[in-house]
This record gives sequence, structure tokens and C-alpha cells, in this order.
Amino acid sequence: MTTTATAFRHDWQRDDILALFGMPLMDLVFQAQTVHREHHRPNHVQLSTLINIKSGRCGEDCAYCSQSIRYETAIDDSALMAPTAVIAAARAARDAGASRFCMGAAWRTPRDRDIPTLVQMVKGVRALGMETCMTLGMLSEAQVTSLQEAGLDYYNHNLDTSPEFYDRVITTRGYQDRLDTLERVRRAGIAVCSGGIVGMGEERTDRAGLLQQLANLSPHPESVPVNMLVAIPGTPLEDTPPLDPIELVRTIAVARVLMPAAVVRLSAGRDHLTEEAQALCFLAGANSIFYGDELLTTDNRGIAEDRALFAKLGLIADGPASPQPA
Ligand code: SAM
Ligand code: DTB
Ligand code: SF4
Repeated sequence: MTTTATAFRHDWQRDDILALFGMPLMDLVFQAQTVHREHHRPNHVQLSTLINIKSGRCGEDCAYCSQSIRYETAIDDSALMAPTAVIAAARAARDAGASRFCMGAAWRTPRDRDIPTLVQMVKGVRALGMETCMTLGMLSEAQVTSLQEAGLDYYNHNLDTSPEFYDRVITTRGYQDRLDTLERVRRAGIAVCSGGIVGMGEERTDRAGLLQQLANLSPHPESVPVNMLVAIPGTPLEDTPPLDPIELVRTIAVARVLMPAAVVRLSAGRDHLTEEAQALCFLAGANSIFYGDELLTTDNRGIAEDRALFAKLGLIADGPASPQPA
């Protein structure tokens, strides 16, 4: 499932994008929903479940993150999980209805000696009939190749914010490092999952700048997670005032217009959104969520609540591609 490079624009200017952001909300959402229906099945939502396969003690200084060793946060540290435990969790996620299993690790970059374990995880999760995704930090060429050969479907690596705001959030890894990893992943034929975070105290022009960077990748990322900051006690961003949810809706709508064929994921922060705000996000073109009671270190909206919301809104959750009940 690779997006073709030719059909869409990759030359977006910041002002074009700010003009979209500034449209009357109903016009913007109408345009986004129109684009959405040209490229996606209406009312369908893709479900990805997250697992933290290695928690905490990360050397990077991402100001939003509970897992950086530099901040005092209330999380449990853990070594890399055993593949059998990861595969068991994937089976449970599949049986609860998720189609993709996204394995995250609190690393700047994996150690080469961990790659065989990661390969076993990919193979085991794929054998369940699920799509696989990993987010492990920066990857070398050889690491990308090993994961691709194992059958990894998606790699998540977020740009997080605009190039201008980036240094206010992360100093231990540059914007170009992130683009380089995305380029390696793309060249290896692994589908790209890349998005960012809104609500970190950035301006609208930074949200536009993040989407400009993503939309000017050619081809576009197949998957674009839009996270609302989860303000975690102990991190430098703990006291950041929450973003107005209508601005999240606008961000999702603009992402949909700029990247028509991408799956746009309403990601972290859903636990703090009303059902009405989530419904607006789906109307604006979000067609994927993180599904499961936890994200990496924080709570997600629960499965039962999500099922009830799907029923209320008439949303159809896309199940595993080839279900193989246990
Ligand atoms: N350590 C790897 C890395 O940073 O590339 C992979 C895991 S990292 C937790 C993946 C992404 O989760 C981050 O790039 C960020 O976009 C998102 N994220 C982390 N903490 C968050 C928070 N508190 N609120 C919203 N999004 C968050
Ligand atoms: C993404 O864009 N969001 C996910 C996933 N990719 C790895 C992570 C969200 C983390 C939220 C905060 C936490 O639970 O620690
Ligand atoms: Fe480490 Fe990733 Fe957290 Fe940054 S976001 S501190 S790289 S785990």
C-alpha cells in the first residue's frame, strides 16, 4: 500500500496552508470531508494498538516525554520485552478488534544487538494476521534493512512540530536527523507513519509548518498521527495550557486536505476530548485512532467507551486483514 508520488501536491507554501487554517470552520470541514470521500471509505476507522516494549531511561530530552531520563516522572522503567510477551499482547489486541500493532521503545536509536529480538516480534505479530508498526527512534541503513526483511509494514517516526519551534522542544536530535530516518525507511519500502504533536505552546504557523513538512515529502506519509500533548507531571511541558479542541479539528482538516490519501490518526490526547470533539475530528477527516486502554505511559480512552462511541456515530472499525481467532 504505497502512495504514488505523482498525484498530489508537494510544493505547499506556508501561506497557502495558513489560508486553509483561517477558513470558516464549516467551509474547511466541508472541504476536508469532500476530499476524504474521494479517497477513503466514509465512516471507516482503522484501529492501532500500542505497546511500550521498552520503557523509560531514554537519553533524549524531548520536553513532552515521560520517558526521558532527564525528568522526574512517575513511570516504571523496563528492559526490552521478550517476543513471546509482545506477541501475546498483540493477540489480545487483535481479538479486541485492532488491525495494527504498534511497538514503541524509549530509545534514541536501537542497539544492533537488539535487532534479532525486534525481528522475532515483527514475524510473530505478522503471523497473527496483524499489520506491524514500530517506533524505535533513529535507524541506520542496516537496521532498516533487517526490519524490512522481517516484514515490518510501518515505521513511526514523528517530525513532532515545525522546524522553527523544534529547538524549543528537543535539543538532542535535529530535524534533519528525523528526515534522514524517514528517507531510509521510505527507500527500503516500509510504509511511513509520521506526524506530530499540537498543544505544546506553539503558534498556528508552527502547526502549519509541521503539516507543510509532511505534505512536501514525496510521496506523502501513508499514516499521519496527530497527537494532542498529554501534559505529563515532571516534564518541562507539564503546565502547558491545553489547546482549544477546535484548533485540533482545524489541524486534522488541513492535514486531510494536504494529504488526501493518507490515513490521519486522531492520536494521543483523546482521553481529554469530549465525544462531540472527537466526532468533529472524524468529520474533518480523521480515520484512525489508537485503540486500547493505554498509550505508552499514559491512559487512552478505554475500549468499551470507544465501542460505544462507534455505535453512536455509526463508525465501522476495520478489523484485522485476515482474522485468525485463537
Ligand atoms: N523513542 C522513539 C522516538 O522518540 O522516536 C519512539 C517513541 S516516542 C514516545 C514516539 C512519539 O510519541 C513522539 O515522537 C511524540 O510525537 C509522541 N509522544 C510522546 N510523548 C507524548 C506526549 N506526552 N503527548 C503527545 N505525544 C507524545
Ligand atoms: C504517536 O504518534 N503517538 C504514540 C505513538 N506514535 C508511539 C505515542 C503517544 C504517547 C503519549 C504519551 C504516553 O503515553 O507516554
Ligand atoms: Fe526518548 Fe522517544 Fe521520549 Fe524522546 S520521545 S525522550 S526519544 S522515548
